[in-house]
Amino acid sequence: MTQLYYSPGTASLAPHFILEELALTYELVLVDTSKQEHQQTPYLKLNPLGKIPLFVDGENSMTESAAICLHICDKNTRKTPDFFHPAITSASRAQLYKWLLYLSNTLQAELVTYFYPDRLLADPKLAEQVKQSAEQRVIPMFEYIDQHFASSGKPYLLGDKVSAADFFLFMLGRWSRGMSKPARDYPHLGEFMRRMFAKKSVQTVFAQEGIQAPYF
Ligand SMILES: N[C@@H](CCC(=O)N[C@@H](CS)C(=O)NCC(=O)O)C(=O)O
Repeated sequence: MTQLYYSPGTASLAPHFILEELALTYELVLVDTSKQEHQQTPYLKLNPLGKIPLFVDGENSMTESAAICLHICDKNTRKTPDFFHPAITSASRAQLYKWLLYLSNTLQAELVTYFYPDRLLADPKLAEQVKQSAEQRVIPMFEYIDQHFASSGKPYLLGDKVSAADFFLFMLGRWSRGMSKPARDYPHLGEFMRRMFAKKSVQTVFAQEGIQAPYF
C-alpha cells in the first residue's frame, strides 16, 4: 500500500486531495510538526530534506508535492472519467505541466516567503516587511490566474474537467486566506475556490486532517 506522510493543511494537501478524488487505497502517516517530528531522526531517515510531504510507493520514495500529484495521476487515472489527466504529448498535457510548474515555482515559492520571512533574514526585525512584500507579489499571480478563468470561461484550469493542477491551485489559494486579498476575493478564482471546496474529496480530506473553518 502507498503511504502519504502529511501534516494538516501543508503541501501534503494536494496529493491527499487527489488520492481521495481517485478513490485510492492509501495510508496516511501524520508527521507532527508541533513536536518537530519532521526534524527528527526517524523521519529524516526517510526524507533527509525534513520537509512534508513524503510519498512512499513500494520501492519508490519521493518528495515534492507537484511531482507526487503527477506520479499518482500517471499511475491511476485510466479508469476515472470525471478526472482529467491528459495524455503525454497532448496540448492539454503541456498545459498541465505549465500550470503545475508555474504554481509550484512561482506562487508556492512566494507563499513560502510569506509564511517564513524570517528564514530569509539575519535581522528578524524586517520579517513583517518581507511578509508584506511577498503578499504584494502574490496579487499579480492571482490576477493572472483569475484572468485565465475569465478568458477561458471554463470551470477548471484545463477546461471542463478537474485535474491535478486544480487541486494544487486550491491548496495554494487556501494558504492565502489570511491575506488582505485572498484567492476567494477574486471574481473567477473565488468561484473556482468555492467549486473546489464543494467537492466530496476535499470535504473528506479536511475532515481526515482535522482542518476547520475558515477553510479558504
Ligand atoms: N517543494 C516542496 C516544499 C515542501 C515544504 O516546504 N513543506 C513544508 C510544509 S508546507 C514543510 O515541510 N515545512 C517545514 C519546515 O520547513 O520546517 C514541496 O512542494 O513538496
